Amino acid sequence: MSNLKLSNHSVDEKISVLAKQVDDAAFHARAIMQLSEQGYPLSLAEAYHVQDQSLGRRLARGEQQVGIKMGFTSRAKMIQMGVDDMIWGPLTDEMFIEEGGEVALDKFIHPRVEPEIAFLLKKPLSGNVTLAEVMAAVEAVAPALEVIDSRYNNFKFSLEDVVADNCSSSGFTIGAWQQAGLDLSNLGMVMEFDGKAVQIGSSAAILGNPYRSLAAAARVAGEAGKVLPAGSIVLAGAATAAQALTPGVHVKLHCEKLGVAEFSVV
Ligand code: OOG
Ligand code: MG
Repeated sequence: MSNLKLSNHSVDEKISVLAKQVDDAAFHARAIMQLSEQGYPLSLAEAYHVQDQSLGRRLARGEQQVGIKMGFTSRAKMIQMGVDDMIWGPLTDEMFIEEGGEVALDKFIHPRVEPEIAFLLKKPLSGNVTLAEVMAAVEAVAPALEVIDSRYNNFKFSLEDVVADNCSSSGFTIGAWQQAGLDLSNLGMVMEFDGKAVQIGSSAAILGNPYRSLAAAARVAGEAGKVLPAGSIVLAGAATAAQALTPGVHVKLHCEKLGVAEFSVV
């Protein structure tokens, strides 16, 4: 009995120590060793507990959760990072980069940017929902850029490591919101650095249709006993591989039918 208690206690302790470690690394923009290499192999469930606790630390500092992001919803991303499952994590207001605005590189360790599509919900979503239900819950859609920044050395991690590290979330920009109801199944997406195309893809790369990513977001939220509330933002996941940010670069995504999203690095 007492052994069991002791081991439960030590799992909880391990989770809060690791949550502090990844949160400190993000806060101070200082890379750490992968948790799996520090002798802390986590189960996926434990990794999501670490993620939850590091979100708790952000909320305690006054950040607000504004939505969630889906990760590894395209083959291009899975191949780039060597993982083979979808992941998800919270987005907070602190990560928001104003459309057309500027972002300082020193906030990050080794940031990359990737082309995405964002949804704004007008109805809450949770659990198993049909594509029709998902579409009916959407207020608006927009082209988006996500800045990811792994807190691990060399941007290397296992699936559990990256989940514990809030799925590398660190920034996002959202272009002008467009009316919901558009067919998003095959939109051309071109991401430019200083006017030159660096990544070219299609929204079809995102699970065959970005609305499927939103359905998946509702499902995983439901499985975690959570709801995606009305007013929340969902990033569907990158359509292409991510591209390393460089000093001074102007990043612009052109998305067919949806328009542009852009920011500059200073
Ligand atoms: C993890 C985040 C993945 C996406 O859109 O697939 C992601 C990473 O690649 O570091 O945001
Ligand atoms: Mg992403």
